[in-house]
Amino acid sequence: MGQTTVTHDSHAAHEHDHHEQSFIMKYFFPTDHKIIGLQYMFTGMFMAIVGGYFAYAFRMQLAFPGMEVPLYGTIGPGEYNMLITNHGSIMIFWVAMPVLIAAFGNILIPLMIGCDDMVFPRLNRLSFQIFLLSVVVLFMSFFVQGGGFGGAWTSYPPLSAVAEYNLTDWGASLWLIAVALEFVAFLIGGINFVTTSMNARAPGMRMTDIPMVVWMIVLASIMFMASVGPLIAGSIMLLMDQRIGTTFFVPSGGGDPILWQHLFWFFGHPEVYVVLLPALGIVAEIMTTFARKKLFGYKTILYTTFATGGLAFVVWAHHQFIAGIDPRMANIFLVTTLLISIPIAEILFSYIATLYGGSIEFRTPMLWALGFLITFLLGGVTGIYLGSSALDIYFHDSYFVIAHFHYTFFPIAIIGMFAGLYYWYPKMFGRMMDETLGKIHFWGTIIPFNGIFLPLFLVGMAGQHRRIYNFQHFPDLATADLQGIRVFATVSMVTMLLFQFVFAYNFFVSMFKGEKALANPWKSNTLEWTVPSPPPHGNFAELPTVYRGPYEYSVPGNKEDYWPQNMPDRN
Ligand code: HEM
Ligand SMILES: [Cu+2]
Repeated sequence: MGQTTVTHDSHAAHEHDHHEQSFIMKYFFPTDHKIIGLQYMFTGMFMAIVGGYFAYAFRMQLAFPGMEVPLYGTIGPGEYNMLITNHGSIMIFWVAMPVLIAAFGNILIPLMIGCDDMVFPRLNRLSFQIFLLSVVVLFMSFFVQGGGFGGAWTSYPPLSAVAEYNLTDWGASLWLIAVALEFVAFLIGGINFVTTSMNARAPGMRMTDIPMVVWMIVLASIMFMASVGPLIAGSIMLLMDQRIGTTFFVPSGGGDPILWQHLFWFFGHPEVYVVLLPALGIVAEIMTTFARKKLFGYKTILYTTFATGGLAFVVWAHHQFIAGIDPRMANIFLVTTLLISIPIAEILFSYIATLYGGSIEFRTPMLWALGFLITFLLGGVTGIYLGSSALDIYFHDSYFVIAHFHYTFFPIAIIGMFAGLYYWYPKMFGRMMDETLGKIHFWGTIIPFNGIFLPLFLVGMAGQHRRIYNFQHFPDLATADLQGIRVFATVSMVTMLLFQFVFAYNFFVSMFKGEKALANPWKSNTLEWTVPSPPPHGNFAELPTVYRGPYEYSVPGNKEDYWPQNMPDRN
């Protein structure tokens, strides 16, 4: 194969140690966890632009129905469905998962637990390659006859199973194959995260010395592995329905479409926690650093997360309250759903208690972390209404649901991503981002975000159904008041998008022009800050020894208000 020749040719040119690799090997066939992490990061960020662009297009259609959308064109009903379907799928499978789990997991885990790389580096590379393939297949699905799949990210049959219904024979199948490939990529990646964190920790690092973000990514990976199996089987069955005429999910052939709903949500609900946990972990690292406080209740948070993880597997049918399930079943799922809000609330209380009495420094990463807590709280609280089966009969599939889950997903995927990026940027790229631009970007995102989704609770309560491309077709919903709200939400959205250019500028320009970053610019305790920024290939010149937990800030008797995990003596 060409690879070997390349390595040999360029090998002679190297003056450095034999770790140095050719450009091609380093970036196209990497095994270094940091490079693979960055590949996941940049792919995820690129997909966020695509998913955001789709949201821009369909929000314009909702505010100004039938208008030619600038930089897009006119949107027909089928195309509207394609846009929302792929917006949702992309944001969850190709943004939240790659950025929060794969990018941060890859970049942070070996550095934070004090080892030189993942235990299975080639498996790691394979994971990204399959992920990239899934992106390619998804893009292919947009260009086949009939266009991209429009049957929603939940892909309910019989619509998704029968080409006469979804009007895009191959669009539906390629979408399904893309999602399945993405699952495979994350199963492979997850094996690495769990095994590395459990087996490759630095000497002295006990289970309870592991930084919270590492724990959270590990637990997320385990939850993903445990929930996705049935859905992979289900996807193959759905693919067979589409391609070879089986009728597993098609009632006209004796199949059961509700079965798919169960398989989907048995995965789909835990999936929410799969992306939530890493974001919670990122926030924990940032909060403790910028409040100079110990994480309040490390073990409580950990055990509570185990409880959440367990409960998350027995709430799925709250998505099916109106699907005709037995009301006695609905009651059980109502109870489990309300129960799961207890551990989640407990985690948030621990976070708030961490802030209490801290000497808080409002640096950019901290603003994002606090923004996460506040917005996610609103998402969580509104979920309690939806979990009550009686209320959900009215709210189901309304914009109240859309507002609710964007108040959870947006903080997770977007705020969590930015929090982590601003915080670890100096480590990843060796330079600082600009604080002022960072703060402008924060306020320019968080205020319009609320401007988009707070009003959507209102239109939802007024009865506005989701997945409708033109509300002029519904006289009750075509009132000037409701249309005014829709325009307000769309204008907020465009405002928010414009502020992302501030981020793009800051992100790319700081890479070359930013102030050079010290090894430990935020004076943090965890091991990634003990190596140079950016860390060299192999990470640690000498593998570290760990003496204490990650959150020893403001410890009485120390001269400094932080106490790195690898420091033998008092600081
Ligand atoms: C950039 C700002 C965003 C805006 C303005 C936005 C807006 C919307 C709207 C209005 C819908 C409903 C469309 C309809 O039903 O007709 C929707 C659907 C959805 N969005 Fe977003 N969204 C944004 C970001 C996100 C993020 C960050 C995520 C997840 C990480 C996400 C996940 C979803 C999902 C899963 C759906 C459901 C798609 C479906 O019905 O199949 N969105 N979005
Ligand atoms: Cu759920």
